[in-house]
Amino acid sequence: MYGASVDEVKQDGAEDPQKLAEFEARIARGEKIEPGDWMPADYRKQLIRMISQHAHSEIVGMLPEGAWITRAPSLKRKLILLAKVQDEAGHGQYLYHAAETLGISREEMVDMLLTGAAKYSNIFNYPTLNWADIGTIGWLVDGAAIMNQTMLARCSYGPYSRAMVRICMEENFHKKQGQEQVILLSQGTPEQRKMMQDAITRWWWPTLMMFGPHDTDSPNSPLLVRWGIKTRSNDELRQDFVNQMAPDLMALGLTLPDPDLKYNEASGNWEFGEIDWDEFWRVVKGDGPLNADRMAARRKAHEDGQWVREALAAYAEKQQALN
Ligand code: FAQ
Repeated sequence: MYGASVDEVKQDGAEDPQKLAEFEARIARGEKIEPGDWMPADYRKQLIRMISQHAHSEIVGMLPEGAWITRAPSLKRKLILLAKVQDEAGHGQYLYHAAETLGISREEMVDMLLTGAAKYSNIFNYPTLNWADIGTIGWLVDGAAIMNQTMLARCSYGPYSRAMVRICMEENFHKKQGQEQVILLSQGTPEQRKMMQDAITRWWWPTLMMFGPHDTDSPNSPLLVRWGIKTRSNDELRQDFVNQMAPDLMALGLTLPDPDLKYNEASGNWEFGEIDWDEFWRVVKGDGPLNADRMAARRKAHEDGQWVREALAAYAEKQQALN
């Protein structure tokens, strides 16, 4: 599934019980696993899958917000948005590098995205229809990403964990600027409040889907948990997110599109309704509102960048010849 480079590392000897026991003991002691260390083939494979899909999400994630750079309502907002979109590109770069440490090339990963063999987050297949969507992405989408990535900053693989620490710092700025915009618009003119409500209504459920399927329907979780990649489950993180966001959004007079949402005094949790899992899987499998557009945009960007890759390769060749 991940190309030749991963097949090559299959001789890692996942079946060697002693090596596996030593590896698991290191994880139990809280040690980080580093690129040159022995690791089971499935650990490597899972990390490549997850980190590369995470990198693709950052890169595709530039598109919904990028569409608003020319339409930002003021110079200040344009600068903030430009910086945010550039940050997402940087996150994609760190993450591709982190995945490369596991023996897969950038070309293989990009190829998997462009041929549809690799996934990216469901959320970026929804359209950004009005300016309030930008604040909503900042507060809700970055907020959900941070919830998940704070956990990943403690994961057992050193390069991923360190990338997450830096990425979370930047995502926190993204979240705060989004929160500020949502607060402003929800206290603005009747038209601004309407626009804000419309954005929250459309983004609420897709954001909850970002955490992935229920724990009972999550085939990758058992291995990820066993090897300290995930330390909290999809459902636990989703619940934390609802607990954090629901009261804050409602305090602004916004209505969440879930008639089942209610606070449970006994558990201290906000109970919420069932996610439309048919919609989730449709979007994940490529049939969401904008999957085709997102892929067309990425393919065009890749083709337009061909001359840059050729120029870099020619320069590297020339430098090598000079040395
Ligand atoms: N979208 O067995 P599980 C961001 C797939 S970054 C699409 O539970 P796992 C920054 C999953 O891949 C957001 N597919 O999977 C930003 C698997 O299929 P596979 C991205 C999904 O890995 C903000 C299948 O379903 N963050 O937003 C999704 O244990 C603003 C079964 O699922 C990361 O990638 C989904 N939401 O848990 C940028 C963080 N959920 O691969 C711009 C790293 C599940 O076996 C603007 N990743 N699937 O064919 C993770 O933490 C995990 O991979 C999960 C899924 C939690 C996403």
